[in-house]
Amino acid sequence: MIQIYGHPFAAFYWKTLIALYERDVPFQFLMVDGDHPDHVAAVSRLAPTGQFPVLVDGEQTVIESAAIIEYLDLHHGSAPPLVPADPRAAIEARQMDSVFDDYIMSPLSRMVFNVIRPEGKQDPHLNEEAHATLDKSYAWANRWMEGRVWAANDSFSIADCAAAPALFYAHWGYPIPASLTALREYRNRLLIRPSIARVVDEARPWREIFPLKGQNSPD
Ligand SMILES: N[C@@H](CCC(=O)N[C@@H](CS)C(=O)NCC(=O)O)C(=O)O
Repeated sequence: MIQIYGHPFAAFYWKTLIALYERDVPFQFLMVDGDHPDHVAAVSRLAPTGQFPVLVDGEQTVIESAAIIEYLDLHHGSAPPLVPADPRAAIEARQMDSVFDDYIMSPLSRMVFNVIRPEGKQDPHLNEEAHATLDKSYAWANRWMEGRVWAANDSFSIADCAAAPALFYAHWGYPIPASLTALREYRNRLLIRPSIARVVDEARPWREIFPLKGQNSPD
């Protein structure tokens, strides 16, 4: 059985977990936290900065959430691939996967890391810069989602696996304006999809550790 290192509250782990649930793939979960120093040591060895998710399948190790999803498409589960088999459709799915990771999840992560820095070490400009990035990204994504059900090619894909944690956490830390109805409706659509609702539910016990909590309701 494949093994996945992660943490139930970690956004990039969510991406792969959604894919595992979508494709109905059995796996052994290996929690990366202070109570499991052996798992922390393993991801430190297997990934450049000790980041997760990390997938181990026998002799094969795969790092990076997008690569793990492509690996699952190829080797595990029977649902349609989350990166479309048609290379032309795959371009749009990979494009939107990167958009949600880089322009929504990433600025939100910078805000989180800023808040948890030691007292006096916070970057006073960072929030303003991250908010400006999110303002642009939200507006762009709202235009992109007008008339669409899913983020790429009219079918659920890797792009939606990335969008779910990105929009879940970003809206919690820096609300999506009510005027951006297409993006808000897309976020709601994601949250009721069974694979995503399950991931969100399983992460509930860790909500207290979200450093930007209290700024907005997550769901
Ligand atoms: N590009 C990576 C990002 C992975 C990432 O940032 N993971 C976070 C958890 S969601 C992490 O490991 N943070 C702890 C660290 O970087 O030390 C991916 O797509 O898997």
